[in-house]
Amino acid sequence: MGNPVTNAPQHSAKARHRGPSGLLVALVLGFAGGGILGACTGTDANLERQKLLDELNNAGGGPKAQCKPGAEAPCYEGPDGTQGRGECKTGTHQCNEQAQWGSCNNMVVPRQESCNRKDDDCDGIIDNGFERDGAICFIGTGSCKTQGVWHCAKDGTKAECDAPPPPRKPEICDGIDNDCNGKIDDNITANTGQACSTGMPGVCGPGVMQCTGGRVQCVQNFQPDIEICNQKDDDCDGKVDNNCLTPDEAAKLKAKQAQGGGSGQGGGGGQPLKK
Ligand SMILES: [Ca+2]
Ligand SMILES: [Ca+2]
Ligand SMILES: [Ca+2]
Ligand SMILES: [Ca+2]
Repeated sequence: MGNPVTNAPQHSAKARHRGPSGLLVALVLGFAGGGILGACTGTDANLERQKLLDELNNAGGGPKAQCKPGAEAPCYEGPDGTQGRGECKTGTHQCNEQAQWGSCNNMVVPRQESCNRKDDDCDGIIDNGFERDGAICFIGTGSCKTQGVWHCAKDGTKAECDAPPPPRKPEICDGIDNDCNGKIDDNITANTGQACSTGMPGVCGPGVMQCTGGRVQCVQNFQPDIEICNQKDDDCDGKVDNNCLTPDEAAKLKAKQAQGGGSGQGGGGGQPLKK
């Protein structure tokens, strides 16, 4: 704001003659005099100072006196409740010759929380919003899980888990994700693909060697289904065409079962048709 004194050299008394009022000059000179004399001893001097302050404050216009020139005091401009908390620190300001407090020096107010083991935002919690530095962390799951510790990244923007990468082994058929690609027993080729027999009757007999359930075994090509009159044992009960239906009848029955919620015989191709 337009205080003409602002640009004047700090210790030039002459410049102050251009000031807003002779009162201010008198006040400042009065304080300066008191300082030089090392006053505070004379009650009269104190009274005089107070009188000047009062007059200045009552005069209006110019800035109100805030302090005794040369005085030093603690200061803090951060939000309530943050002073002295975490990294936030009280600063000091000095009263200038215009009886105004100068800027607050060496004060630390809340800053954005960084991952640095410090309470930067002065809310009482260190590194809130980040994983706690030193806490145990894990990467991966199951056999691919490794353990480490959270550390703050050098730039403070995040916490990083230092768990080592999982041990990657060739995938084998064992129900475990050996190569740690997130898929169990994928791309198993050893001892698989050959035609085989499940030992079950009817269409459930023929199969192919596959890795399933953690082991390579003969997996049947067809699940038991509705017995159709086709000279095959579709429901795998060891009897060919027993109580069989025509393909049309079987289709209608399946549709009806599907509408009924898919449960029951033949719906999912899972259960033999009992008679
Ligand atoms: Ca904090
Ligand atoms: Ca922090
Ligand atoms: Ca495996
Ligand atoms: Ca049958």
